[in-house]
Amino acid sequence: MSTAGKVIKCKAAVMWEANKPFSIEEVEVAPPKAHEVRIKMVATGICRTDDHAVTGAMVVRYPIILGHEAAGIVESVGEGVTSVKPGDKVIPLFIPQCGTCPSCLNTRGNLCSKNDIASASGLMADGTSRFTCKGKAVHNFLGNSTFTEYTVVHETAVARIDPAAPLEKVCLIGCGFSTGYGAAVQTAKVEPGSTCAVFGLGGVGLSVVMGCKVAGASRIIAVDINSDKFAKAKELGATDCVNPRDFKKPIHEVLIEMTNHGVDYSFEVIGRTETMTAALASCQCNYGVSVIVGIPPAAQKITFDPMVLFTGRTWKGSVYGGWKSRDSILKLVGDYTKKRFVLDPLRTHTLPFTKINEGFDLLRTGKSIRTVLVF
Ligand code: COD
Ligand code: ZN
Repeated sequence: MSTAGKVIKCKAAVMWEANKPFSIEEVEVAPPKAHEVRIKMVATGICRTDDHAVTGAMVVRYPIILGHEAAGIVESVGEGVTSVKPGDKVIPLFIPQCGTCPSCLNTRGNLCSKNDIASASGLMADGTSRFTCKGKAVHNFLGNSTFTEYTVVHETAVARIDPAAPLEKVCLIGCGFSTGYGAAVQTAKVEPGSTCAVFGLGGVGLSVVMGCKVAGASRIIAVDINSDKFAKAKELGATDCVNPRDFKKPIHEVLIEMTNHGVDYSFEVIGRTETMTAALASCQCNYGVSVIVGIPPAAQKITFDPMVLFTGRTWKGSVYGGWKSRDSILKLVGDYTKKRFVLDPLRTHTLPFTKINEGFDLLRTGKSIRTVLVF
């Protein structure tokens, strides 16, 4: 029996307030309105950004259904939707691509102005939510919400993918992998033979390492305070691994000594102001490029000596790896099926969706790179 046009009752992990465990609830998911798409979720990764929304480090409105790194199958579409149809395999996009805003129209831009990262409204474009639970409206997360059996997203925030793609693997292209890999190949445009340093070896940092390797970097220095992360970093292409806690001097001095003059490209993939300035200071003083990938902690500021930039360094940010979301997903999934990169080493754990709290414990204790929840 078709569910199109009807409210669907299903299970979702609701976060009623900050710093509480997820609560598996029965929710009602309204049918998609015009230009919206309802998706049956198949797999979703757990990203550190979801945890930032749990702890309040990232401001969101509760109650909320988190999750933004997923893959699923279109269940039904609202009026006027032409780019996807029921049955299509898709990846929801936490940065939409409206095609008409300044960032979408500029070849160098990718942060579509319809994104809900800073505004954090938690609502669809018409100012309402498609989720209710126990009579209350529940907010969405970054226009996505994937910790639920069904979700509704705007048509500009969904990309159709190759029907042969394994959803429990390519869901990582929805955030972690693309964010890191793109920071290297798309934002920094790492050149063959160059020297790179990657600060932070979570799922995103390891994807930066993969990007540096694919771009032909000859030296990739992986930096983390947890030495347990080094084996995997080496497996994916790191040539050197450095734990700042093994040294008395600041890490940027260590890296400058190791490379004689500083690295060509450095990447901050942790989200801390101290490591952002350390990564900047680690790159070559005249032509070095430093990319901030980690989300800056809310309300914190950086003070630094402007001489660091005056000499010629470039300091950049990268959101979703600089990829224009809808245009790039198809290509990235295609590159994965052509074996241009791997995703398996990032997925350390797979759990049924209802064990979501266990998945977050694995992230918080540093035991997982990526846990994928399957429905
Ligand atoms: N020095 C070196 N390494 C450190 C330090 C430090 N002072 N502190 C922590 N680390 C290491 C940790 O040991 C860990 O290995 C790593 O840094 C961080 O990894 P994870 O697993 O916590 O995080 P990831 O890789 O899943 O994601 C981290 C980001 C900061 C990139 C992520 O949270 C983020 O901000 N993403 C980008 C922003 C964005 O686009 N957000 C929207 C959707 S993600
Ligand atoms: Zn993410």
